[in-house]
Amino acid sequence: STEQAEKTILKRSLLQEPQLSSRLQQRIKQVFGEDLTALQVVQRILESVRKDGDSACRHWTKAIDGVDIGESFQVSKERILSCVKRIDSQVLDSLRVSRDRVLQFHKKQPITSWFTTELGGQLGQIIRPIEKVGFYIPGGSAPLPSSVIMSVCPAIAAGCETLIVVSPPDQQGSIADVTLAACGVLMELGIDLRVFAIGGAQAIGALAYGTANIPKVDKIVGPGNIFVSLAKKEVFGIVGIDGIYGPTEALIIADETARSDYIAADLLAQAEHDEMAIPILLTCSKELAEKVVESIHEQVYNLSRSCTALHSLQHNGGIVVTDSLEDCFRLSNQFAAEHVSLVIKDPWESLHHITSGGGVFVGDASCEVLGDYIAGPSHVMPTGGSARYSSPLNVLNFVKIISLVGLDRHTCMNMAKKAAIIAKSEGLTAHADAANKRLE
Ligand code: HSO
Ligand code: ZN
Repeated sequence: STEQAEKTILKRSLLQEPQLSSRLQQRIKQVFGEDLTALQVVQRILESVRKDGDSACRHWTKAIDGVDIGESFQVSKERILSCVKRIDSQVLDSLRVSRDRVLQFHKKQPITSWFTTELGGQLGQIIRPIEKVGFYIPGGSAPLPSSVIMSVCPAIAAGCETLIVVSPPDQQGSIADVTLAACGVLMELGIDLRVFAIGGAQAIGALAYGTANIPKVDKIVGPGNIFVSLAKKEVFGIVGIDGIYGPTEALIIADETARSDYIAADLLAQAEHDEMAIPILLTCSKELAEKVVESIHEQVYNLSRSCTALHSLQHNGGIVVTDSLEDCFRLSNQFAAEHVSLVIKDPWESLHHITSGGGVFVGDASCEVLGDYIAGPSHVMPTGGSARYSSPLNVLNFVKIISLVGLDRHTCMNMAKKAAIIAKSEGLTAHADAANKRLE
């Protein structure tokens, strides 16, 4: 019901650090010899990477993932190019189309320097790209070539010079061919992109502090597991970060005009990501809700990850039948989901009701899965309710605004006295003197 849904949403915004599974707790005890919280684990790893650089990266990757990453865990250009050559030609073609569309979308984003003479002289803002950026590409449960494209393209559009991709190594100490092919497809643009097979908190530490192998970056972006997220929080200040990401969320607002098999498919698509994924349908049509449940049962058992999808649908997602579409919009805005889909009659007319959400997908031709892979905007979007105050990954994440002050002499003389007065009111006499000197 609407009331139950409201209570659940309220609780979610009060959630603290998530509980680690008992399997993970056991693993932590094995590796560290004592019970530690996820944050303590991350702090230990970061401290050791800060002190010992690459050897700490090797140590933790061996201890935690059981993988030997060798001396240099940089993936060679030859290996990346060979993945581009070897990969299925349809996959390669689709990745290139995705790259081009995502780049084109972000190049449209209006972020410009501007100047005004209205305040006396030249004032304004100048835009400069962030020089070095690190991208965390998760690799745990599935290779994610799409995340390479979706994370790096906005930075290319912004003009960032040095792009460092890190991704957890597989058992051979390398990265999945298809993920490397996506890196190769970006390198075809002639950019400086380097790839390192390292994941977890140690990868975040390496990017933040720099090691002999891995250059220190100015900002780290991209989603990751709980350890990666906590590590990003810890190194914030030493480097910039884009945000903290949790499990994916798909919230669909649908009415009686929606096709139940489409809705079911779209919920299942995001449900298969992760047991913790949050697939939600808000609808004022009980009939549609029932048909969607039926359709989910028809579809789910054919999926390769049916267990994961069922778990997330049963435990974290759900269907809310409301009295009105207005209730759907209100709940959706309170929830502030990563993805909000409008599958209703005249969706464009209702767009103004949506006040929070990472991305809004209008009508059933704009299904989220197209957004995941190829539509244009980055699929890295705010989760966990953070869409109330933050935005999807975009060009602004990769530039800095520098304020420009170029006063003319006349304005300087006119304003110095007032500046000195404010300075005196603050008791800062050196400030007052520096302003008054201009009047002499
Ligand atoms: N839905 C995910 C992105 C993704 N889907 C990658 C498939 N691959 C979070 O937006
Ligand atoms: Zn997805």
